[in-house]
Amino acid sequence: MSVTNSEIAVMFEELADLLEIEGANPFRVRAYRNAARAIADNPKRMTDLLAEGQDLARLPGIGKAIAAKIEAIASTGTLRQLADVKRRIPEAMGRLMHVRGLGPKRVKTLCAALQVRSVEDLQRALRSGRIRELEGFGEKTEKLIAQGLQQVAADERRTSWSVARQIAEPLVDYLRAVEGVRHVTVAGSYRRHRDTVGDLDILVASGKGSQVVQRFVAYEDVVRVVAQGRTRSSVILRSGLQVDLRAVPESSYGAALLYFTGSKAHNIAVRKIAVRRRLKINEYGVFRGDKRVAGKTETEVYAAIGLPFIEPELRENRGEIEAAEANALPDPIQLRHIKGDLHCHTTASDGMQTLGDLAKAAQARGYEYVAVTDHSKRLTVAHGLNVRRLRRQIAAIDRLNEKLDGMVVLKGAEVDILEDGTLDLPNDVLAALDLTVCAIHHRFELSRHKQTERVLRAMDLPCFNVLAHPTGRLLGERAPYEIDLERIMQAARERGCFLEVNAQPQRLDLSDTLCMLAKEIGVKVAVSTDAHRATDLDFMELGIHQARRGWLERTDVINTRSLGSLRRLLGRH
Ligand code: DGT
Ligand code: CA
Ligand code: CA
Repeated sequence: MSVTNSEIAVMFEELADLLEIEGANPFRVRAYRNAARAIADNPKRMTDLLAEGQDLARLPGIGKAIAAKIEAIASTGTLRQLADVKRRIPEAMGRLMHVRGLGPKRVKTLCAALQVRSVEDLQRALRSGRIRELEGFGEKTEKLIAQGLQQVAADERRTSWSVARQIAEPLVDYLRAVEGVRHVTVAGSYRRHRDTVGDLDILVASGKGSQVVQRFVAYEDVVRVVAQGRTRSSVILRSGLQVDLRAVPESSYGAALLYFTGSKAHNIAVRKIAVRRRLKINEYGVFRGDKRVAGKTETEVYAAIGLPFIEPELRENRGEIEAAEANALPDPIQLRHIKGDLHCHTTASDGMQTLGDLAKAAQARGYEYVAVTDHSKRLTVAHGLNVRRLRRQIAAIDRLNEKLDGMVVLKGAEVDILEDGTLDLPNDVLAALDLTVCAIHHRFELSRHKQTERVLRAMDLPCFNVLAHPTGRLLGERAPYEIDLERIMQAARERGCFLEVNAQPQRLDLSDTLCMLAKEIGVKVAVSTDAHRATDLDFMELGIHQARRGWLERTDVINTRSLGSLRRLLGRH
């Protein structure tokens, strides 16, 4: 058994958290965080690369020192530096600092003043009312902490979709190789492309269900068999993720797929339609009396109850059944509609790719354009650009564009929205850019009213194009900040601004339901990867998943436009 990438990444993430609370050098903390991301995102297992004798230090985002630490983890299963810092600071503190309203400094205060050492201690301190009495805390912070704690508890039981994919794909390959297996599909929330999954639900078509079950429980990553029957089983994998497996004959595969894809709410609505037509529907098929009238494919099953095929991403009972009945289903955007990426970093700020690498990677995937949007100066830990350095980058992009054939690098910046609603760089330099993505990176704790006004004021500036990661949420880590997105979306539409669907796996921000709100209000979005290395351009798929779940179509997304049409949309100034 070998350590997975996500397990290694978690160790570096924890190390970064605890060091940050200790007040360690922010650049060092950042290096560990970058390494954690680079490892988690790498499609190949670190342990496999080591076994092949590869030098990990050559991977982007990983230097010599970190490569040595990964090697140590691979051989011992532990990271000494992490064990050391845990002797100085209790482990739970790392989790606490991600609770909204806390952060490293406040966690340190809680430790020192109230001897808070764990989430349970924090809950006790909240109940005792002592937190609001602490210097610089107050009742409002206390409320935020209480809400944040609930969020942490709820999130901790779920796994992000992209981590789930790393776990699901090798298991699916393994099951496909079992004798007699015809199809294998990961159904459930995974197939509906929810941003996180509670567990995996795997459906197998095979005439020999018991053989499939036997092979399934023998999979090397299984640590516990929760249930085992003739055609079904549930296990826990080493990652802690539960997997439910069902084997069905091919003749029922479509009906079973529909049932186990869910959502539960969608299934219930589908069943109502069937009942109305005097049919019975279950995981074995659609029946009129005792006669099975459909079951082999989903399309056939939907058709039997008078509905067109409904894309899995839409199956949340959020109006898709009514739309299907009225023949008014959306035609959700697809990855192949995307003509470019509008949010990317290079080595000029905190990216791992040079300008040239980024252009090459974007060209390799057939993009018509790619925007360079390095950070602005306030974000010093990300080595943000000041006016002088941004001007230099603009000149470098002009030179690069002269050499490029068939693709254009757009000049952009990810500009901090300051607390007073001004932007972190002056208008004259921003006016020289093709676009800006504007973002909140500090003062997350402002009141809903102040946060909203802050963004509205920034949007009044003629150089504001796209509001990046509009809620600031980090899945399982940081709740969205308080902000009135409905007002912001309306204002954006009126001003010709756009909102981003940030496709980073831990952001997915806008979320699916906020994409729906954007559609309802009529503001367009940019689906962007926020790439820090060339392989991050692959995150586009994750952003598209959420856009599809939010019913967005090709015309709702600005980076499906050709360059000329995009430029017209961005030309506010
Ligand atoms: P998750 O795992 O929390 O991310 O969400 P799901 O949707 O994967 O839910 P899960 O794993 O509990 O069940 C998988 C599918 O099985 C679910 O999407 C629909 C179906 N299902 C489960 N329980 C019920 C039920 O009580 N009634 C109906 N109609 N379908 C159900
Ligand atoms: Ca599930
Ligand atoms: Ca399940």
